Amino acid sequence: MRVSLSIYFVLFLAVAGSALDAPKGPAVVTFKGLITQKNKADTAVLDAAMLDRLKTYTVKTVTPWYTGAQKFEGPSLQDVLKLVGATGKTLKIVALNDYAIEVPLEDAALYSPILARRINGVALTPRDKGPLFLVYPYDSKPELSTEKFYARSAWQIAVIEVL
Ligand SMILES: Nc1nc2c(c(=O)[nH]1)N[C@H]1C(S)=C(S)[C@@H](COP(=O)(O)O)O[C@H]1N2
Ligand SMILES: [Mo]
Repeated sequence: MRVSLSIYFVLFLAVAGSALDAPKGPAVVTFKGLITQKNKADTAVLDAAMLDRLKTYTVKTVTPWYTGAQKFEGPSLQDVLKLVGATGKTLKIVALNDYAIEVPLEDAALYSPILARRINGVALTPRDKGPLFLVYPYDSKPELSTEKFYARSAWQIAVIEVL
């Protein structure tokens, strides 16, 4: 009895440890560093389908980059961090244009930013800040409409390292 229970426990761990699907399409974003869910060597590669399976959130907000409020849609940063099992304190976000910025992990819970995939219903392409754009609800709290959070609002996100 003791032996068979141990076997089931080991099987459970094996399944739980490989819960992240392998990407079937091209990578949209790659997570590195302090993550527990991996699907390609030491990284978690997420494709469009994996991101689209998460709940979509809408953030309608004024930003420094567009005239008037715009509607952004995408998964919450919180849900994406949960998917990859992020355990660190800081996100080092690196964009396609090599822009890099460190964002405290706690921003995800404190401010509910999203990894925007669409603007006004249209997919964000690398030409216009896609495929992923970290958008905060700047209107919702005075501290968010500041240079500190604008700088954290990386667009064309390609790699996120959890530190
Ligand atoms: N990918 C990417 N995201 C970025 C930047 C950038 O150069 N590349 N600039 C950041 C900084 S420093 C700020 S303040 C805001 C606004 O940049 P902008 O004023 O050049 O539009 O976007 C942030 N996101
Ligand atoms: Mo900036």
